[in-house]
Amino acid sequence: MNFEILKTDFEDGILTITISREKALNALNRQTMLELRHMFETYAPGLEGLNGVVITGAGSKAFVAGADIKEFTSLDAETGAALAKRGQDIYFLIENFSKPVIAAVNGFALGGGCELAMACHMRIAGEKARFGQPEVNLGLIAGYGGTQRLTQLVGKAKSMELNLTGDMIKAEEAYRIGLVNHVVPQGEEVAKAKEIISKIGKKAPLAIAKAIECINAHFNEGKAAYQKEYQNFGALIETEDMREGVAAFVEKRPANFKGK
Ligand code: DAK
Repeated sequence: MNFEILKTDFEDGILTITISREKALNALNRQTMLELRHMFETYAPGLEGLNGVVITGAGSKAFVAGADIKEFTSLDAETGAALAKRGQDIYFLIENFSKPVIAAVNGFALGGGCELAMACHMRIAGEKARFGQPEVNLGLIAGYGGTQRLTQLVGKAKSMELNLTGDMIKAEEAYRIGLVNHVVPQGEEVAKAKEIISKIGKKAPLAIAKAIECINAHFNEGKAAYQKEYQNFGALIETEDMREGVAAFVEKRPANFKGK
């Protein structure tokens, strides 16, 4: 598949994906969603030496201003539900990706855009970033996981407030309530995301993948996730990287992890 809307750059083990529909504030139309699926199902998993992924929006105004509202007409209940499920499945690919995926939020992250940022493992906001779930203004609710992930990230009270009022919040408020990991000067979001991925890239890749799996399991499997944690812990104990990590500590040298 050729990417028309997603622009990619792969450097130093970091894949940077820029959603490029600047004139529509990077709104997610069908083509963008197809490309996102291909990106996380096929393209990114096939990249040799990948340490992590950064997702950002083109231009200085928007990360993603939502699903493309102009495509909403002529949907019935069945196709609407099917399209929402398709979007959710794409976001699950991102959430369950075995390498860290970080949203570099450079502007408006609304509706499906806020949901995309929340499907990523972390969020870095520029000072001008704005977050919101304004679907109620359109007679809708969030359809790509926004009622669930916002609740997971910021708790029930704030999730209720944001999902029911459709209010937009500023980057500092998003940081205060735990929606974003860091707020940085405008334009430095991608650099900060890359800095974090570079740090993670020095750790044992199998351990990183298992940690992501266990943290996600908390929300999907409840208490059974503890079982996943001790099983994954056991699996990691037998890896070459674990032996290397321990040996490096004892020998007072940096570890050289191989993902084995
Ligand atoms: N979709 C399509 N075009 C959009 C857009 C969007 N979400 N957001 C902005 N644009 C377009 C505008 O129409 C305008 O295009 P032209 O008129 O120049 O052709 C251009 O981007 C620039 O926007 P503005 O002129 O409005 O720029 P402003 O600075 O004045 O305002 C804004 C920026 C972000 C406050 C404003 O654009 C805005 O309120 N945008 C809409 C935000 C929003 O409500 N987003 C949608 C959230 S609901 C579903 C699954 C999921 C969803 C829905 C259905 N199914 C499976 C059926 C999810 C829905 C959502 O995401």
